[in-house]
Amino acid sequence: MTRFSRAAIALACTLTFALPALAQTKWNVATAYPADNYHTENIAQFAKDVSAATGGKVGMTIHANASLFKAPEIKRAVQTGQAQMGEIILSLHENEDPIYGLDVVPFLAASFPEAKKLWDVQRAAVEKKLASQGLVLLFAVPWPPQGIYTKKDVGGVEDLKGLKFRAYSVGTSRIAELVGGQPVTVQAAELPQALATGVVNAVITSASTGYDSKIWESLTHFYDLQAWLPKNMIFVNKAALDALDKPSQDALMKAAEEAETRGWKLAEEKTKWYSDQLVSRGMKVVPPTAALKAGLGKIGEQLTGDWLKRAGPSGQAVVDAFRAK
Ligand code: PCA
Repeated sequence: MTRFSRAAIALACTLTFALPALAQTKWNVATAYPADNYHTENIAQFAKDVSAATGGKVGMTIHANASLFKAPEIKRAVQTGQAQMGEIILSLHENEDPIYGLDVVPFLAASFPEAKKLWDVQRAAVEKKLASQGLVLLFAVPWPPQGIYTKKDVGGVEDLKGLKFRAYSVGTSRIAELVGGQPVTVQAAELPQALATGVVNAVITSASTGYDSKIWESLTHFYDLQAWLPKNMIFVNKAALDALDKPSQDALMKAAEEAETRGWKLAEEKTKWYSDQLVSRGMKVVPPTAALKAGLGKIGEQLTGDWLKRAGPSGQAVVDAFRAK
């Protein structure tokens, strides 16, 4: 053997032994909202932070706007390991457990500080439920306060009768029903098309998703009800997390904590910006009339009662803890 080939073999051996240390984990992250929405940008920053903190050992590919799985399929896909990580709005899964629907109960927690208080008491129950489904919660981030878009003046709930109401969850469909509308469940990625084809002519969502959907092309008014602040949760398949070494797991959980803090700040900061964008596109962005507010307030009370009945004593305990805070 020449000296050169001996050196080459030695080098090959070194590389082989060095390989485990360089081993790369690449996770697919299924998300449901546009790449330039702050939720997705926050997840992208999280991915960068994790990569930096693990010396490039843990990488993530983010699939935005429901491009890998449709919104209602994301959670199941991560449970079954078809994707390692995912993001979805909690309330989409209220049918599995009422705890996922607590943040769409109208007027229960209707500002950023209240929403944060609610999350603080809701979190442990969400973590527990996810754990029973083979998932680990990483972080949760709210949407801006929810309102209603229409193509006409709305003085009171009676003016909402008969509208084809876009909803995004069981809870929001129920609201549409109670105001006398026809609920149509459409996820954000399909909302622009539903608006363009007239499948819906009223929409429950935030200024953020209104902006993302160019809602001014179809509708004219945004009633800024500030009725509730739903959250997106970001979770990981437990087996995928367990497969990482301990320092990587710790780095990931630390980055998740930072992502949650950053996300809440971003959501609050961007709320006014989104609303300004709607106004600058000619939309009428207005607070609800007293009559509309009172009518929806009554519906809110009914829905709070319904939620408590469904959720039983453990749900009551969470709401009591929230009210005592
Ligand atoms: N945007 C998402 C959920 C709530 C929101 O503000 C949507 O409309 O689907």
